[in-house]
Formats: sequence, structure tokens, C-alpha cells
Amino acid sequence: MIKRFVFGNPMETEAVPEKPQAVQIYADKAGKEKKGVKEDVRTGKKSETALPHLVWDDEALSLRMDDEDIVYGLGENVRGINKRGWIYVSDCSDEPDHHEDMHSLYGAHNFLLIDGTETFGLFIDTPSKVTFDVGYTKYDELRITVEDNAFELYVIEAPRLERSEKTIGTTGTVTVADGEKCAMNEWDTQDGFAEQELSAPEQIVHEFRRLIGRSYIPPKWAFGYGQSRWSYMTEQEVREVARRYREHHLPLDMIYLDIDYMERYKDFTVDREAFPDFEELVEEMKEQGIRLVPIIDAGVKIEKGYDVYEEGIANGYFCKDEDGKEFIVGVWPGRCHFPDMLNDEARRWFGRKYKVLLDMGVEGFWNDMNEPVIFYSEKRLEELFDKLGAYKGRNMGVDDFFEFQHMPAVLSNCAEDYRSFYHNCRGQKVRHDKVHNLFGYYMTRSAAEAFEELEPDKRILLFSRASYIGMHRYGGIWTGDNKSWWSHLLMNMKMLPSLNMCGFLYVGADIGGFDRDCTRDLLLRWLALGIFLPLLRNHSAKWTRRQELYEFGDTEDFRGILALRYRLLPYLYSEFMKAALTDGMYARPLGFAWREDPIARRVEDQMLIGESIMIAPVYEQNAAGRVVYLPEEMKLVRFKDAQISEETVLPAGHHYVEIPLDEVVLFVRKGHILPLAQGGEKVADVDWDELELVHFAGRGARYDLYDDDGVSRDVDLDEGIQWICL
Ligand code: MIG
Repeated sequence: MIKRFVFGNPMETEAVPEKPQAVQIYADKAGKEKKGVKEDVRTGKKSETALPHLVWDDEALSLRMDDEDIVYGLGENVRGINKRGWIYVSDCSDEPDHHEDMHSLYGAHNFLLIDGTETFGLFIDTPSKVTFDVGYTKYDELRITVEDNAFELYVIEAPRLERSEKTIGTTGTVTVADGEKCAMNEWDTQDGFAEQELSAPEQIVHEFRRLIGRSYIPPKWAFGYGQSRWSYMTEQEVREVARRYREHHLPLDMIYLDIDYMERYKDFTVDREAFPDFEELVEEMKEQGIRLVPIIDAGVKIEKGYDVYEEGIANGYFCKDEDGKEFIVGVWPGRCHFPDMLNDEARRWFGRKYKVLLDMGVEGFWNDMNEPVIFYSEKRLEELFDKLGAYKGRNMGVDDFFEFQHMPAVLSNCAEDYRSFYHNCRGQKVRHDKVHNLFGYYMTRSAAEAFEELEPDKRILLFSRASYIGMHRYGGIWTGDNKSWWSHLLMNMKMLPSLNMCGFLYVGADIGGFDRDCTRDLLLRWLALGIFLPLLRNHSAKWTRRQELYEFGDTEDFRGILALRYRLLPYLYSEFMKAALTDGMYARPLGFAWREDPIARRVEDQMLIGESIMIAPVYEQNAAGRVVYLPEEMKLVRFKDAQISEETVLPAGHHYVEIPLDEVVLFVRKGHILPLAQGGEKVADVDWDELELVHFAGRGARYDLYDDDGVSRDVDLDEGIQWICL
């Protein structure tokens, strides 16, 4: 059950495609509506109403929390799965230091799920800044403050649980020999996945996700392994990466191109000196089963004769300053303009520009710098030069010196700059900071909507750095500039279920860490987690140690782990697609499944991936293994060289499990089946028909395997399902 409340007069975000009928209006101090008045939009009748769970005091929404309450959600953020004990601010930020005392990262994901005495979800829909004090100031209080008090609030409650038996299709009992697949002939859609027994938090997530619309579905090849680096500078370098992967029989499906493939960092251009035969390169790579995935940045270079610049100027498609002149910012190419992503026409225009690369054979993109990042604004830069000049010849004492030293640092992503340019939203002049959190979302939407027109029969890979809820319908995200730190491996895992709750299913972090130097053992451990994430990409920054898997000596152990990814593909793809098509979760915290188990509810370094397995990665250097908590009896399955080397049933409770660097351990849940393919060196090699079944189940158990051609936009859950029965 979803209730919607409107506070003040918020800007439309289009996070919710179809809003629930009954609108209840709460106004802020300045508003005209009486507080607590409910209006039925159909009849126009007004009546007194109360806000469920929360209190509104004209400044903030607040909620009293019990000690045992867990607060889930908030998508891309630092710290735990349980968000209690910190302040989070939704304010899309280019923040390369993901320290645990950060308040904002690149996304603004205003969904919370309170699980305790009462279990319900909250979505604060507003394009501007929101502050979530989740028991930081007062441990027992959740306090949500929204800039300008203009927002829509959705309160999501679990429908009363009907503990029906899990429905088994309509074909009756199908018994076949162990490991054999049986076709599913009659599948009553009524008995589909939505009917599966969901726990209260799962139901709330499901309701919320239904509200915000279906999550983005990438092509199947995008579930392969991708190698990235800032940057592969030339065609030769790209060829060399491909060659070495193939030579070492390390699976590979994608090579990413960072900003240096462009001509002087200009979007939708190719540096023809470094990539003279770009089209041929794309083709040649495709023949090897490898897709090239170029980056697109938010800023458009100011350069006479550059078509994107010229068209943007001619049509007034760029963001303007107070006086109506194109706003100038410094980003990669130097002086730039921002395309006005919030202007419908400009957005359509920018999206259609991707055609330049589509026509060259490209089938995937990543959108960067779209918070949007401002290195400096022209105005502030000039002011700075003046200010710095004034220090010349001065005897600088400590105060002067510190002030002097910090001056250039405040140039970037300066709040005042975000208040200095404007969008044209359907004729309305809107100051950027009021809609800041929508920029990356609308940039990605611009591309996705163009792809629907330009490539109606094909899925295009697309993911973004900045995001807002609603963008999950158009693309995935990667979680930005992490570091080659063990703590960031753990953070990668913890973010996953939070992102899923907010609709982002195709997600991943830079495996091995973006910034700083990666070590062999870190990369192995990170890969052992990464093989379970939908977006599996190894990416690293320019000035760091090279991070391709063949750069660390012997490749056998890397190959063993990565090969397992390709064996897991039918299962992972199936679980991803079922999650997308049923508004469900791909990765779940243990507490969602074992509701009554107080230990399971607090476990944050293990999680369920799909319905059949639990993972418990190692995230500490030099650890020989780790303690794993089993909420119930499970089957430990150990892989070495992608082959099963151990299957042991373990009782519920804590266990110390040894996990050498070159092995992967996972846990199959009781009553469940894990199908495994033979593997391959690219997604196209994987044979979905020759499956080996790992199971911890008796006869009669079944797994619903989803598959499709992996490219069509047209997807149908029921058509894609096949039963696997024991
Ligand atoms: O200011 O394009 O997060 O993945 O390699 C850095 C260069 C700009 C930030 C992205 C990163 C990418 C880098 N970009």
C-alpha cells in the first residue's frame, strides 16, 4: 500500500511514472494548504488526515526509532547496509575520496526502509538536497530535512502477508532424472514470481520498485568481464589488451575507452591520430567477441567549428547564466558549456549525438562527470587570480598562508557556482541547484531515449556515474572513483543491496580499485566478489599501477576465478532478469530472508545473490579464510580452477572457513538448485543448454531458469522461463 503526500510545490522529477491517485497535501509554513488536509483528486473532497509513522514539524519529518530498528536504503553511500548512526545528504557529488566520514557520493537515492517495530518504506521525491540524519544527532531519532520544504513523500507499507504455499506451476509434478532439464509447457502467469512468498521488507521494496518502474536491462554480453583503464591511448594499445587476454585464456567481453579516445576531450569525436581506423577496430574486436565501450562526458568543449558546440549555441541548448549568456565552466577539455539536460528539446538533441558512435559500431557507453563536475567557473577563476595576486610580496603568517593555500581548492564543485546557472524547464527558468540531483539522470535518459529510437531492436549498454531514482529505468551505475583499498572491497559489497532497493540492478564498482596501487591479492579477492556482481569491470586511474589481470605475473589463479563467472552466467543472468522483470532484488541482506534471526539481521559482510546462493567473500589482506554465519543448514561449495573441489553440508551457526586466494566458496541454500554452465572465454561461448546442477535439495525441487536472446528489448518473463527439476 502506497500513500503519497505533497509538501509545498516541488519540481517534477519523473521518478514515478504513474502517481497513485489519492493525493494528500501537506504544506509548509509558507504554503496555502492546511496542514493535515487530505484531498481526493477525483472528487476534490478534503478531509483531515494524519501522516502515518512520521511527524512533520514544519521543518523536518521525524520518526522515533527503537534500539532494534534497522534502517535500510539510501543506495550509493558510504558505511553499512544498516544506515543508522550517520548523516547522509543527497547531493550528487564528484567525491573521489570515499572515506567513511563522507555524507554524499555521486547518487541521490532517497529511499529508506525502516525495519523494526513497524516496517515501512519512505521515498522523498525532490530534485534538490535532502539530509537524512539517521540517528546521528539522537540515536533514537530519524530526521529528514528537505531544502525549501518542497517534496513529495511516499509511504510504503507491506500488504498484509498471505502465507500461501509457493505456487508450483500447472503441469503438476514433473519428475525427471537428476540434472535433466524439463520444458515448462503450461505456465500460468498468475502463478508467476510475484506470487512467491516475500518477506515484509521484500514486499515493500517490491511495491516501491513497481511504483518507480522497471529497471534497466543491459544486453547479455554486458554480464561478461570488462577491462578498463584511464586510458588506452591508441588502437595498438587496445589490440594489445585484447591479445593478451585471449593469449592467457582470460575471459573478456568488453574493453572500455576512457577520455583519451576523443579528439581533445570533445564528446562524439574520435582522435584520428591515435585511432585512425576506429570503425575497423570496433569490428575487429567484435569478431573476437569484445565490445568497445567509450566514455561520454557532460561538458561540451567550446570550440569554433565543433558541431556539438555550434549546434548547441545556435539552438540555445546550453545552460545559461543569470544574464542569459551561456555559462562557462572548466572541465576536461578546458572551457565548456553544459547541455541543458532538463530542457526536453536539448535533451533529445544531445541523445541523438550518440548516433555518431553507434554508426561506428559501438553498442555501449558510460556517462561520466555528470553530477555535473565543475573544475572551475570562469568567473571564480578570475576572482582567484586577483585574490592570489594580492598575496604577492606579503609576509604570510600562518593564517594568511592557510587561506592562500586553500584558495584554489575551493574552485572545484563550488556551491555558489551551482547557484549561478539556469535550466530551461518547459519555458521555466530554473536555477541549477534546485534541480541538481537530476542532471546525471537526465543525461543518461537522453542517451537511453535516443537509443530506443535509433536502435529499437537492440539493447545498448549504458551506465552513469551520477544518478537519481528514476534513472534506474534508463541505465545502470558504477560507483565511481574508489581506491585500491581493502575497505573499499567491503564497501562495494555493502552498497549492492542498498542500490537494488532503489532500483539500480545493473551496478558494480571498479574492481581492484580506481585510484592508488592495487596488489595481486587484493585483485584476486575483489574479483572473487566481482564475479557475483552484474557489472564486472576492472578499471584504474592513469597514474596507478597497471591492473589488467596479466600484469601480476602468473595468471592461472585469476583465470580460475574469472572462469567461474562464466560458469555462473546462466544463473546470474536468470536471477538478474527475474529481479528486473518482477521488481525484485538481485542481492539481498540476510535479514530480508531470515526475519526472526537476530544474528542474521546484523550480518553485513555476507549476502544472498538470487534465490539459491549466499556469498561470504574475504575482504582482509593476508586472511586465510573467514568466519561465516549460516542462518540455517547450507551446502558449502568450493571451486578451484572453476571446478568443484568440495561440497560439504554445514549446520546452522558460525563456521571458520578457509578460503585460499585462488578459490571461491559459495553456499547453496537448502531446497535450492544452482545451475552451472561449462564456461567460456566470452558470453557468446557459454552454452545455456549444457548445465550441471549443484543442489542442496531433494527430488521435486525446481529452479526457474530465465533466458532470452540477450539483445531484444522485448522481454517476457513467462516466455523466458524454463523449469529445472530434480
Ligand atoms: O576527473 O575520465 O570516475 O572512471 O577514469 C576524472 C577519467 C574523470 C572520472 C571517472 C573515472 C575516469 C576519469 N573520470
